[in-house]
Amino acid sequence: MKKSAILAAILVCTCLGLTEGASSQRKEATSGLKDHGLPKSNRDLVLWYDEAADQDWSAALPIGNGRLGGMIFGNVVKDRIQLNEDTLWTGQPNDPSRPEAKEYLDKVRDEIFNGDRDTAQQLYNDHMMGKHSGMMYQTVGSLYLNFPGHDAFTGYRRQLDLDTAVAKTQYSVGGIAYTREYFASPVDQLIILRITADKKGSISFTASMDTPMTATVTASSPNVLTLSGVNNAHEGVDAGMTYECRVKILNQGGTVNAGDDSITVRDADTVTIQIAAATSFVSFDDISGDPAARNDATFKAAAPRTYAKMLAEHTAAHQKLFRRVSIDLGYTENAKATTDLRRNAFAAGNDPDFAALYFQYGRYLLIASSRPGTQPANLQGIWNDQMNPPWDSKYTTNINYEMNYWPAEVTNLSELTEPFITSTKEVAVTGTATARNHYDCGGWVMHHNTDLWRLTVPVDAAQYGGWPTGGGWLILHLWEHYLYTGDTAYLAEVYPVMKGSAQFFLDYCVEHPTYGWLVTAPTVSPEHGYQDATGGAWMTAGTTMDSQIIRDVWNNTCKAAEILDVDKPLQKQLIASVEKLPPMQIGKRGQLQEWLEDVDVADNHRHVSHLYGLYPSDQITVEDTPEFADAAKTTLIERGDLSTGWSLGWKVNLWTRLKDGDHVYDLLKLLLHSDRTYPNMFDAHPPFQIDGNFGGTSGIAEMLLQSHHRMPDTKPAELAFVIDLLPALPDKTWPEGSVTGLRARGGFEVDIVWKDGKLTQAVIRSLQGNRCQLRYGQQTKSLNLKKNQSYTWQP
Ligand code: FUC
Repeated sequence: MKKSAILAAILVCTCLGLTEGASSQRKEATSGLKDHGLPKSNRDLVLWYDEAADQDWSAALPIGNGRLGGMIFGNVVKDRIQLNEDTLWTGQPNDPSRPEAKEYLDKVRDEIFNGDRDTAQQLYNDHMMGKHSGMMYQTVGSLYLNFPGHDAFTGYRRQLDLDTAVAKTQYSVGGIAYTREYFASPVDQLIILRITADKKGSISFTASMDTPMTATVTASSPNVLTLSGVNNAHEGVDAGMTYECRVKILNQGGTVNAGDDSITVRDADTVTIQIAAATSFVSFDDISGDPAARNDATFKAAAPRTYAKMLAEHTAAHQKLFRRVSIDLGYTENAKATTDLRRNAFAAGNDPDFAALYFQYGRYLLIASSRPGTQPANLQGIWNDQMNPPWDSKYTTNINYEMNYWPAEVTNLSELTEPFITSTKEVAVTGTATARNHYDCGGWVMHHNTDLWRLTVPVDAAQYGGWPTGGGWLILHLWEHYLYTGDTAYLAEVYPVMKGSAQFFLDYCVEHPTYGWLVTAPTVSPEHGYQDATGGAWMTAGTTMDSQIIRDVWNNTCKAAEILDVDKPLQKQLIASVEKLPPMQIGKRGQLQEWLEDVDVADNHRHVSHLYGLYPSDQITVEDTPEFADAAKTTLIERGDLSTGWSLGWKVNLWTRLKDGDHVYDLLKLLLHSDRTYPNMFDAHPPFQIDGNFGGTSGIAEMLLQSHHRMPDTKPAELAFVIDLLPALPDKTWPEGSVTGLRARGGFEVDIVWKDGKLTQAVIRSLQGNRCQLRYGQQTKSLNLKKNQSYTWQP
């Protein structure tokens, strides 16, 4: 029996109509989905390989607990675990804002409005850029394990099990089977490695460490290796942090002995290795922590705990999040191949299960790189082996950083947004100084990059960094978290941050001398420009994306104020200001205009910034604004499909909003291909950038469920949404399948089953007691469920 059929059977038994007890039903539905009726080896959520990663970092397998990251190479003779700690960045707390910048603002504006954008951009570059371009995320180093005499091995397999969050390497030498298990525990705050063999006394190896950082490695006791170092200065910001990584080797049987900077284990039965790492980072404005004391405390807490207990609690902590969603897109024989081979087979053949694996891998990566209390996932999540990583492995806020969090709410990982929310509160602090120094504006501003120290100034060059709207995009995430959770205490907590951003744009926007609209100036449409009579500078006024973002900031801040019953005069001001923003416009080729004037050319630029209104925003929908949806489609067709990993990830989501499942599937074929997906399934910009993984994951969710469209008769601040089922299903390619546990705005959990390309059944559990309307194609069903009530729909 196929797993979807089993789910259908279970759901039918729960009787149609309203049912209480959402959580027990969830368990049943989930366990029903888990049983495919296939041999177990075929249905595990596992990345697996018959070769080691060797020297290829992008073939190594990532583990992480949000703070500590490990890349597991699985090499038999010389295994490598490359290590990261999410606060090990260059520099120290600093304010790179330039107080004299504001003196040039009027002049730059005048040049833009007079049509001399080249001069405006030059002035901005010369006088208004931040003092440096942000700090870099770096690496702790690597742990190496050398196993002499293991060259002639057989039966090699390495894997990463997404369901348990445990990586494993297995092989045999001389008739003895060896297993290494690796995981990063959020409970014990350790990376843990266990080496076993099926014959006693067979484990012998030497452990050593290496790092490109400024650090020393010593064997600080017979079974402890300690790497201690300092972070690096960068672009004029001094180093200021110390860090320590400590590796403890616990053997059962055999001996353990220390050299100067290595430890040798001989003839052990079993070995457990525990790895702790910490820096002196406390917060973006405090680096007074003591890494050695932190590691002492970590090991002290771990000392009485057994490996079995650590493993069990790690797995439970992971599964509490991971198992909320299960997905079945269909299964074919192609799914039996190793993970690296499946990448190409996906485009060429039929392996829908690989898309399911990609989806769940995205959820795994978010759990591993962003947990409450950690830093948010950066351009590489938390995994980086380089001293000078691409784009500093910072946070790029003109698409990439936000994309990392697109799957969080819809794939039922809402609490993992905490680092994003906290860091937004923090950039609102540093961004207040930047708003005042650079533009003499109230509120707070952030441009196109941020870093550990909550950088908010314009960086790199005016044509990239001269974009004052990055902070506004973050506000959408704060608001969406409320739409999914309905948590008004949370809303009250983030409201000052929303209001601060709204205030900045009220102060920054000016009336356009020609059109009379309220516009941003200076600004850019992220990383893109146009030629006009005066040249090809990118700096301009009132880009479409800016107006869309600010429309959301002002509207959503106004709704938040209404819900919280505060700031009545501000509410009025925001409503009036929204009316003055430039409308979206359709250009001469039927495209959505990227700029105020119809100057777009049909190029294939990777950024599709003006389509923010279609996704992630809800300003363009096929139902309410079909003419803009058509214009967005024309733009997408002009831009073409193939691009960088994240650009493909964005287009996946955009085409789901246009409800074209077949086109979405074509995009997935490009994204999941070896050109855009490394052997370890990390997204390839190229180079590695994790946003494409997260964009692809949210896109697959949006194929199956969307909830951005508001019910027709709602008040502005009411949480009442249309839950659109299978809005962009490639019905011929994925004719049969199911998904459980997706989340919808307004507080719902949704399970969906389909067969012959058609919805057969959906179960909707209300978590907050809001109204909603179910929609499948042209059919609708309005519901008024109480909290914890469920409804089963068979349209
Ligand atoms: C923006 C993009 C690049 C890259 C970088 C991190 O600059 O245009 O493609 O993703 O961010």
